[in-house]
Amino acid sequence: MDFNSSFLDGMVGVGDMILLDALSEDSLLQNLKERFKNDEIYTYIGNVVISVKPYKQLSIYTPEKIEEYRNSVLYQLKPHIYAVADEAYKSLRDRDRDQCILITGESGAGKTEASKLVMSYVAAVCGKGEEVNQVKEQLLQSNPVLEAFGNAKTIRNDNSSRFGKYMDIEFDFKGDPVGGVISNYLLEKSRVVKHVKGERNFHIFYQLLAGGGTELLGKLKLLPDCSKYVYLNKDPNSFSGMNDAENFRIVKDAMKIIGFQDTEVTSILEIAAVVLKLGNIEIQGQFQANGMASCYITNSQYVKEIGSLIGLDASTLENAFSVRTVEARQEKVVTTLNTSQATYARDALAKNMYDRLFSWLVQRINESIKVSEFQGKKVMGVLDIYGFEILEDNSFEQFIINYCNEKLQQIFIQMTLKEEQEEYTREGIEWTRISFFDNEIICNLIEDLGVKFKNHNHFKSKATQNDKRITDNTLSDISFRIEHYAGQVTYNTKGFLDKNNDLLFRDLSQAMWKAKHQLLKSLFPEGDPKNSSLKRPPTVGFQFKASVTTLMKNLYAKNPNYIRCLKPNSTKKPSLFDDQLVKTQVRYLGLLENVRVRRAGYAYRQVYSSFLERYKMLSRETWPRWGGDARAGVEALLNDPKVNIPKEELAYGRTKLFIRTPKTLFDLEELRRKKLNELAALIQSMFRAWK
Ligand code: AOV
Ligand code: MG
Repeated sequence: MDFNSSFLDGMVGVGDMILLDALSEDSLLQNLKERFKNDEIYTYIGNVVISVKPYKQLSIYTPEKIEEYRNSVLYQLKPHIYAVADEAYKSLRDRDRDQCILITGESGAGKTEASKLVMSYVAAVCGKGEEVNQVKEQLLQSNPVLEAFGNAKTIRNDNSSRFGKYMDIEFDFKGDPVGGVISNYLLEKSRVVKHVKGERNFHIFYQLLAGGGTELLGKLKLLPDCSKYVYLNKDPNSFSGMNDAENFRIVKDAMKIIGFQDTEVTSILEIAAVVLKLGNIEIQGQFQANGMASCYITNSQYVKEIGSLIGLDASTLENAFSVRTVEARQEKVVTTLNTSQATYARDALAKNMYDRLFSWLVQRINESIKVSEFQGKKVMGVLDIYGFEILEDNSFEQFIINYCNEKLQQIFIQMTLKEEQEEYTREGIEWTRISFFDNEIICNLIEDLGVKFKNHNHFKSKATQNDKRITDNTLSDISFRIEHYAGQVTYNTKGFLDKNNDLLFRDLSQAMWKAKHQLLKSLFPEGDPKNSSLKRPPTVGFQFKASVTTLMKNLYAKNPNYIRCLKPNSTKKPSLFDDQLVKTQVRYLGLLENVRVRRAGYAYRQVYSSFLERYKMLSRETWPRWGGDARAGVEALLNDPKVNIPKEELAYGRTKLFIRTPKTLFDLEELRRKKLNELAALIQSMFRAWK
């Protein structure tokens, strides 16, 4: 058999890296490059699909393509996300195995697009009918809504996810979707008040101003001009190609389909308007008669507008911006805020308001798509998080984002590499160990820091105790460095503590709770005097770690499917393959090790009984029925000279059969197809003779 020319897809390199003639980093890269230049953007490593983003539209996502993949098995057609989605879906439907789709890659590499391709594929191939179609529509329409509120234009990606998202799609025993649950992870809320030049705030603000129309904007007292709002970028170049007005319409339609009431939509947009107005509140310092610094608001117009939008007395609001009440031993102490404290308080309110609105939106969508517990539920989880980031100035947000990616890499290592090796050991199959970098030590360190971060010295002492990868004495006192799996990142600790503590002065939450605006009020439950004894919530790092731990547990319980996204260049050029850039990603994703493990091992494995069930018609020994033990049946079947599979292609484990290359599986499928056709013809002719 000649493996140099791939049976999978004509002649462009090899479709599965396992079949590479001589395996090395160079040959792997060369293969990706050759395929990329010929618009073959997907390549397998066994059941992992690598995607190299094309920076142009390819005609490989048509309904006809979906049909093709739906009617074939994995490895039969060219590598595609559809093939992986198909395998996951069929395995869920026919073999009752809950699935998860893990999509990784750096910022802008194509994760979110990949997650949508998976969702739309599954939606297209699963059951039909009015009720099912409605569920599908609701699930799909959650994307534009969450992207409007949770994505933003960054230097790396015009539609960058600024939150992590995990969505469980739930199916009934037939494999029809019945609903879902979305979990969101830490929105980058600092973006609400600040972003660097060339980037933007969250899409929704621009969409609202560009597409709201005179009537709505009039009601909200907003001007259709971004330059009027301090929180929005004034850089006109950052708007090109964004289609904000059109997207606003799409988002509104999506909300309707999901089941939002008109009044709810209005409430949401009112809160967005309040956030914009908060940014325009100007605060000036002054000295009181007693010499204490205090401050006042110079443009009370915005305070009034906010007050009337949320049903709150302007003076209550104004007061909440200028003082802070601290309770100590039953006693209330009121201090005046100076300009920087008041500005901090204003921004903290805007960030918290938006962040809580976002979480509320997710919960509201969940309400529409949730299903009550029932027997035999099957689940497919799709994980799409913010990609690994190395910026010029890395702060708490990057620390959190990169930690999340580090954990995902860990789960990839553990599940693919470790599990693979352990399975061979378990099954008693001969196997030579392959060493790979385990990032557990980094994960542990970050977790410890995220939870207990006190100050830089704390970090330094922790770091030296742990690993020299983590610190560097040449750095300034306010920074530290972590050698992440995907590269070295130097973090600036300025603002770390504040962001981790995420303090919102109680005067502000109490003022918000007094508002008549029901939705807004509900976002600030701690403002209710009845709740005044509530303990301060745990730090952001602590909460994030807890939610990532839950997520990891959830993922471990499912059968993983991987999509690993690569970025071919950083300049958004259609056919440019930047060798160095791709090499870095291939290295840190551990792709070469991944191929080695797969090659040293077996591409396909199946428990004996399932294998026998699928292929028993290939041999008279096992067809129509095999009376004995399943393993003996599989041996009898594969030893049949008619089947003719080379011995070195097979290994018999304790519970599973292992097949070395996909080609063999493909041959078996082909034999099966022929046999089924023969059988069908036979039955037909018998039927005709009988008539
Ligand atoms: P990301 O999710 O990995 O980045 P996206 O999925 O948002 O990246 O992809 C970025 C952009 O690349 C998209 O908006 C598309 O324009 C383009 N793109 C991605 N995949 C394809 C494809 N298969 N074909 C054509 N264009 C594509 V981030 O959320 O920033 O980590 O945090
Ligand atoms: Mg994304």
